[in-house]
Amino acid sequence: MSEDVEPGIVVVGVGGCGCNTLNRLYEVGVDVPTIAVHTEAVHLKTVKASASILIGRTTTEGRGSGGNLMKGQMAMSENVDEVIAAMGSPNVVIITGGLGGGTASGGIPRLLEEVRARFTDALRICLVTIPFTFEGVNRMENARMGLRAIIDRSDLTIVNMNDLLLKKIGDIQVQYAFKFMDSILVNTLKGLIDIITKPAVVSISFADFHSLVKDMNLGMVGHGVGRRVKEALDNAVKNKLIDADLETAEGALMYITAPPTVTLQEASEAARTLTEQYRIGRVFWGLRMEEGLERPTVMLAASNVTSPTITSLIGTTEKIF
Ligand SMILES: Nc1nc2c(ncn2[C@@H]2O[C@H](COP(=O)(O)OP(=O)(O)OP(=O)(O)O)[C@@H](O)[C@H]2O)c(=O)[nH]1
Ligand SMILES: [Mg+2]
Repeated sequence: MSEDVEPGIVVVGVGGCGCNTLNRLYEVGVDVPTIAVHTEAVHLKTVKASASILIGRTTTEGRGSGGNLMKGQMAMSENVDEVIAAMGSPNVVIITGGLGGGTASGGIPRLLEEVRARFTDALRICLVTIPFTFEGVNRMENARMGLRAIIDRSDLTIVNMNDLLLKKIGDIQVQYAFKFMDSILVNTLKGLIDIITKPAVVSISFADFHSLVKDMNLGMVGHGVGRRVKEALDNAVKNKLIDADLETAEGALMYITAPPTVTLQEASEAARTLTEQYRIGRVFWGLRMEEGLERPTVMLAASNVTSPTITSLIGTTEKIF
């Protein structure tokens, strides 16, 4: 990719949760192509995306995979060429979905294989959720198998755990918990897209971004708002939805969106805590000013973190093959 060409990003939402996330992304408004991929025809019709692709017409007859991971995988195989064709020629492929059902847990790994084969140089980033424990052992088993295969086939896999969300916000109705998670997923997608596409006072170059994501394994993201940048960063660390200590990260990226009154010193001092307090080897930070914003916000992303829960779920978060 030559220096002065903007990297091409495409966002793919797979399955029910992935498609709902694309709808939310549409409401927020982003300027990148989105592709909705689902086995459920009725649901897919409600999704606002640049392209919508029903997968597995033979395998699932447009009715969903019914929590069957093998069906999800076969459905993706049936139409994977269509999905790939809709992507154009991307430099970054972001795939999102909720693990636990069959479509995303079985379909995303299959899609990743194809993306890896067709777009060898493109970054593969996955953003997935782990189901609530109360959803049952079958869903957790699908999530376990899906996550294992996804980590192996993607560059960076950012994981949010539904259980931790409930722990943080307390006992609320499941539908609201999902909505809450939806907004976190959308903020993360929007943040990643902004970092790559929007001009900033202090920008994170694509080369920096690439080095933080390429060939990594487990990733985490947190969002925070505060009176000062440092407070926003502290809140971002607190708000992560994975039981991973930031100290275990190999690299981190802090993306600040702030009112024009913010100073470079304030921003750089906050970034320094990542190196000094959390002892992270590679840290990149970016700063974008936004008129009308009242308080600074921070998106913190870290790569190669260690999570006891995820490790006990899938064995190792290193790539197995
Ligand atoms: N945040 C959020 N999570 C959801 C939503 N819908 C489902 N989930 C979560 O995602 C997991 C997978 O559900 P679906 O997305 O429906 O699964 P699927 O990939 O469509 O697979 P099948 O329905 O089995 O074909 C569930 O176990 C929930 O934990 C949603 O709208 N928002
Ligand atoms: Mg579904």
